[in-house]
Amino acid sequence: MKHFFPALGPGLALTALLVGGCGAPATAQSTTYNVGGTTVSLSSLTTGLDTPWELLWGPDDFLWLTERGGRISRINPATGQLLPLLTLPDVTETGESGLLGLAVGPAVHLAPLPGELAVYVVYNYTSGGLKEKLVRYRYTPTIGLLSPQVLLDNLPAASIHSGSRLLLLPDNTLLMTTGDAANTSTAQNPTSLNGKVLRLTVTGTVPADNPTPGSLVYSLGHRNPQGLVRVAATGRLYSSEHGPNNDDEVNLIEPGRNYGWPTAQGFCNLPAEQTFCQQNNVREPLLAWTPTLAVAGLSYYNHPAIPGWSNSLLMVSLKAGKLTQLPLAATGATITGQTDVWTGTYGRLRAICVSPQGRVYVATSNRDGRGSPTATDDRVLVLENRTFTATRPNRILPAFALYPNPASHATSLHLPAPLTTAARLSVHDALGRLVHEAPLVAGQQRAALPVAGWTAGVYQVRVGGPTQSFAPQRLVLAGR
Ligand SMILES: [Ca+2]
Ligand SMILES: [Ca+2]
Repeated sequence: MKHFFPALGPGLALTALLVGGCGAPATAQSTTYNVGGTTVSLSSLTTGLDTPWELLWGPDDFLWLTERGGRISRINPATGQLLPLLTLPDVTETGESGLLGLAVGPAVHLAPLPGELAVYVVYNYTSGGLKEKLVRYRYTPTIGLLSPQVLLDNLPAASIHSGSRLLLLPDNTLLMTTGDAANTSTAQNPTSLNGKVLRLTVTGTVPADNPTPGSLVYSLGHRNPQGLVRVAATGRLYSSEHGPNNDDEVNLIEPGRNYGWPTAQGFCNLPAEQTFCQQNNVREPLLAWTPTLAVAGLSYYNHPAIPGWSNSLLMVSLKAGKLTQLPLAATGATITGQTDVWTGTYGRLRAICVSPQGRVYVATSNRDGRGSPTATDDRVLVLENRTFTATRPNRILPAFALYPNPASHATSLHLPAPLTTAARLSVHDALGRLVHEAPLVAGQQRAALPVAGWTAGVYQVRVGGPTQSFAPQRLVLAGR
């Protein structure tokens, strides 16, 4: 695989110094919600923002944030302090468009700088009309964002229906949702990149195992999907999607499937929809809402801090201003209910993420031109079970053993004691690519690693769960 990174240089000039600012520590003022007997406290983490669009938990254990006008920032989750990194100079903010999606992941090239991460952003710009592009930056804690590289550009765009949620997958490919850009005919056109979920490599090329060879299209028939999340335990992908005046949707995204827009809206319930759905491999939504909520960010919760939200999607909405819990069946194939945690209390809500400590972060969108901002808007809100976090910190456990190590044809994992909860085993190669992932069950103490097909080299083996993790171990695989 070819990896091209421009030399350090122009990016340095664009990179702002870390600036303290409008962030303020979470105050004592909080509101509480009862979630199945658990007291969940809500407070403001960061205030004074302008139209956040994406909010995620980064590999550096900081929150990462985009604001639609073009600013990319980190937020210290302990204090709420906003640390601006860069304001992109060529963003066009108009209507619903501007700087939108963000993903942060490992640097996958051969010689990363200390602490280096790869940062992907998608935004609208002007070049013979409004367009959209996907750009990758390098990030280091000392330099900031540098060396932008365009992965995909010149996508047709409009002031509405820009999609643009990004998601990095464990195989280091990238999913990107695109809207129909106010041209409904694009969604069913397999040669158009609008109205799709796209899948790209981290260098912007077509992965060899995409559903259609040579095409970035992973699924089609979308109107304006703005939520996207993967559940690690099942590998399933879920997306929320804005409908027109009817049928907002949550979809289970499967490769090569058609999601119906514009002919089928919501379920395939009308006669014309039934014919179209049968002929076009249409995947009906898991849920649909009429009247619409304006569904936006989508996340997944499965942490013992708030047991009442176990194995649930958490979704925020703009027009309805709801935080909604959507519990999943154990298989993840269906949604088994829906509960609104609140409706309208904090105005329009765009983005949501969950931290490894089981806290939930929500970003408001009250300065997007359609809201009624208060003096402190826009804000990042945090929801937490303060009792749980005070008494059950994440425990780092003693090391496990790999035997034999170095290995050639077989090796196995030996834990110091049987697991007290379910955990996951993961193995990454020297480039940070996931090569193996498997669930471990409570009571398990040993597991074999299927090393027979792996190339010789050094691997990192990790075992971890929601409340405990082991120190990672290095595995050396000798040539055979
Ligand atoms: Ca649909
Ligand atoms: Ca319908």
